[in-house]
Amino acid sequence: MQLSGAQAMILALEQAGVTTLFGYPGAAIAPFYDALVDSNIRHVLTRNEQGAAHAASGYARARQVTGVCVVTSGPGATNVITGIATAYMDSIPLIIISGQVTTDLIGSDSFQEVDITGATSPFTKHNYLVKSARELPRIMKEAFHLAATGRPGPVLIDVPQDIQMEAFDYEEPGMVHLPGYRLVTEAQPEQLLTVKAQLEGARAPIICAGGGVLSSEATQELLQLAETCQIPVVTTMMGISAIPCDHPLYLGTLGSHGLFAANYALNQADLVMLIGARVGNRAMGSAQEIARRAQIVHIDIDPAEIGKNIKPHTAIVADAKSALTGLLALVPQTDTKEWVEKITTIKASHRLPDQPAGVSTTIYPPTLMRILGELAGPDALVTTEVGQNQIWVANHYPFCKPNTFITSGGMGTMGYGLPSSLGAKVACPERTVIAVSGDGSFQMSLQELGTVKQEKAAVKFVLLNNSRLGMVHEIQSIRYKRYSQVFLEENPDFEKLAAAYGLGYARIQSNDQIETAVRSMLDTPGPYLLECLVDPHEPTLYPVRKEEKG
Ligand SMILES: Cc1ncc(C[n+]2csc(CCOP(=O)(O)OP(=O)(O)O)c2C)c(N)n1
Ligand SMILES: [Mg+2]
Repeated sequence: MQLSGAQAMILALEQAGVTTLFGYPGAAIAPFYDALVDSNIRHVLTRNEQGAAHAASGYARARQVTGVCVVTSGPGATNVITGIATAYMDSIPLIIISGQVTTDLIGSDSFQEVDITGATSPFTKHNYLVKSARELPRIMKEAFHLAATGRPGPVLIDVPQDIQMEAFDYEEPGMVHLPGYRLVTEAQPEQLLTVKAQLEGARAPIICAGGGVLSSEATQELLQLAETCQIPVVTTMMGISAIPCDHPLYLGTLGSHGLFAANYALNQADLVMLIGARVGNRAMGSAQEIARRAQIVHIDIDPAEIGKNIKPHTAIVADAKSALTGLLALVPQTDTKEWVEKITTIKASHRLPDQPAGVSTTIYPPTLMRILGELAGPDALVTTEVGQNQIWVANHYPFCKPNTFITSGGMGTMGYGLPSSLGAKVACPERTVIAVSGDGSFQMSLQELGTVKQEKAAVKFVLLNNSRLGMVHEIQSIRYKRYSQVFLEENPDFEKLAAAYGLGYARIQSNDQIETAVRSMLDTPGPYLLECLVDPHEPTLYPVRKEEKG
């Protein structure tokens, strides 16, 4: 049969099981958009291309599928760059289809021409500039394979306008054949035997679980290993929700803004088992120092991660699920009783300061997070922006089920939370989706409230308004003792803004208002904005309350 390039792209999307696209049209991608009219694929029109990439990422994470976004050439393509880099850093499977100027104009600085494959090659898993419509079926199939297999990531396909229009005799693409792309997913038996011996020799082991545990769906195996071998677990920001937050062996998130017990355990451990974690500097600080004190086992699907930031004693290139399953089968016999007792005492004795007594004039974020979690229930999906809001959620929201936390970990991209919550709600309309925001970040993707309105996406926005770029304000107050460009005192009237976009709205400023307000937000159908006034001096780095007994 004869198809145009655009029709072949749509057929490939349908064959890959894609039901929803996020995007923004323009001349260079017009043939694709015209062909889309004849398809049942839903298209969500965002208000900026960056929003399309973030929404596709939220969709991918909520549904555990590959997200797809479509943009035009030039400014459409450059607008999507932050979204691509954000997905790359957090290993999110995305396909980005960009329109390109016609092939005869490429290289002539023609109208809306940009070298997007050149620009994105450092932060795409792979990208393509399509030279003939005939290549499209194969390229589309390869792109989906690359995005989702091994370590997931974004793949960009740049398609010149004339290639989208070119008619050709369509042939089903064959099996994906990529000789240079070798996937190692199984751990070697002798490597697992080494880890078993290391675990049995250790007296103070910990497991550090990263996002790879979630993407390989290894949370059950993680729990089983922790419980049967009695190993305390810490997570990176991307690993949050890999283990229920109330599990007695869970110590919290690592890092400069993580919890005391988690960092303490990392520094005292004699064996650190890194699983699906890339040892980022924000999570692990000085990784080499840790490696000097403890044996390091590093399990990761991406060989490029092994030895990059920490030199492991045992390296296993494998899928986290298969490695954990293999290890469990060897039934390691461990002796960690004293260590677990010590760590449990440390965890119990380092508490947050209590919520201020009486009627407060601002909201205490840890209390807000606890109540939100209790009332929204374990299945709710929670997105964050970046800043103090992200840290309060990471440390205090009670995540109980896997893949319920959607945040920008590696890039720390402000403006991610709002559009990713939209994508999550489109992916899972039956689930409660809460988008916790800071007033600065919220305004970076504010225009996507238009998409929320158009899609009738009932996202519950919880806006922590401290009239500040709070995280930077906190850093400046600690490190520089004076402030520079962190004041947002001329914020818009968020009540009027909510009305303009058809959102329900309430504002609270006292802790005794939280419960009623959250209930009412969750009970009100449709999207909702709950503005919570937060003290600009409220810290994320709380002085921990020590209750050490002897
Ligand atoms: C796109 C982008 N620009 C700048 C930063 C640097 N940055 C990190 S946190 C932060 C402040 C965030 O303010 P807000 O969204 O109000 O959150 P808060 O810390 O007040 O909760 C800034 C500017 C960033 N992470 N991302
Ligand atoms: Mg703020």
